[in-house]
Amino acid sequence: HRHHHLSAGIIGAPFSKGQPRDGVDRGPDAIRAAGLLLKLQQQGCAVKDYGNLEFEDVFEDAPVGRVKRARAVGGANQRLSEAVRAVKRDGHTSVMLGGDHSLAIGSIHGHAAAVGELGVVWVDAHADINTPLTTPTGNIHGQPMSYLLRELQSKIPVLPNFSWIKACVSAKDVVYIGLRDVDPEEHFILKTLGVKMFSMSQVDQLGVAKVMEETCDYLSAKVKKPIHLSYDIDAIDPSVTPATGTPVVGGLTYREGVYITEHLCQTGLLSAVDLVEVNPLRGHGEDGVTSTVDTAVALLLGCFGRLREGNHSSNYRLPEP
Ligand code: HAR
Ligand code: MN
Ligand code: MN
Ligand code: MN
Repeated sequence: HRHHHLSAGIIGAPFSKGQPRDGVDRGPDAIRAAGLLLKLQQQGCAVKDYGNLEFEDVFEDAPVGRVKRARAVGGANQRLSEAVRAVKRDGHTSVMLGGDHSLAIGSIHGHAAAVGELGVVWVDAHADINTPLTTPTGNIHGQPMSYLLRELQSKIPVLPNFSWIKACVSAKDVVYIGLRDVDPEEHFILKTLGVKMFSMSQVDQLGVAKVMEETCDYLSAKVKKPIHLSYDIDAIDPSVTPATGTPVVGGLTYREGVYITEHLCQTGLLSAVDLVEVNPLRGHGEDGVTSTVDTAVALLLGCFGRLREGNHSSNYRLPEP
């Protein structure tokens, strides 16, 4: 399988207001500084960097019920949705560098607006499916799936700057991988809607290879839809990726994390990727940040055809003596 046809359209989304900690807005530049663009090009991937989005300041953004900073999050995601739609119109695989995971609202919305029905693979320690009425923290990065799922729309109250959002994903088209910190209300939602999930228990039980085989069989059972991969770096074990806002012990190994991207790339259906929650101001010192950012880069390289066995371009010829 050759991958010279792959091209990445990179959008930086330096946004942090879906959660309370400073620093996650520095994720896009940290990931670029670790050499993402050059490394993608070196593996034969065409790259267009669309730069970082600029988000309007919101001066009055009082909580709406439990929900914090709805106006800022709604506005930022509307902008991101347009940007992802443009990247897809230009024919690239969209790569959204976060920023916090509230950005999945705009990324998935824009992707669906461009290509229609999607399969969503959500790799995360958390389910991020709280509604504005179940959220224990008010942080919207714990809620994005609730705004996107058609089946939950009767449970979503009106929020300022959220009226543009059209629920565009069906519960049957979502697969979770890596869950290990799920609120009771979220667990109720997942079970009631019958959402496919591979918690860390299932990763332990089945192994990551079986998990990925079942994930792709499940998503492509009827028709092959484009895949949106929303990868929260906190899915990986914090011994490897400590520089994130809400680390949870007992996560995916580096190898399991990379395997997920290799497998999804090989389907040929990967159409957009989010890499979120890298926070260079968290983690314990420089080494933890470097390890986190380097892992994020490795996951993205895996999405664009990098194989651990090695790669070579299809036109390579051995030098003649
Ligand atoms: N479930 C909690 C909430 O809704 C915590 C969510 C936390 N963090 C994330 N999401 N990083 O993946 O607030
Ligand atoms: Mn998340
Ligand atoms: Mn998470
Ligand atoms: Mn291919």
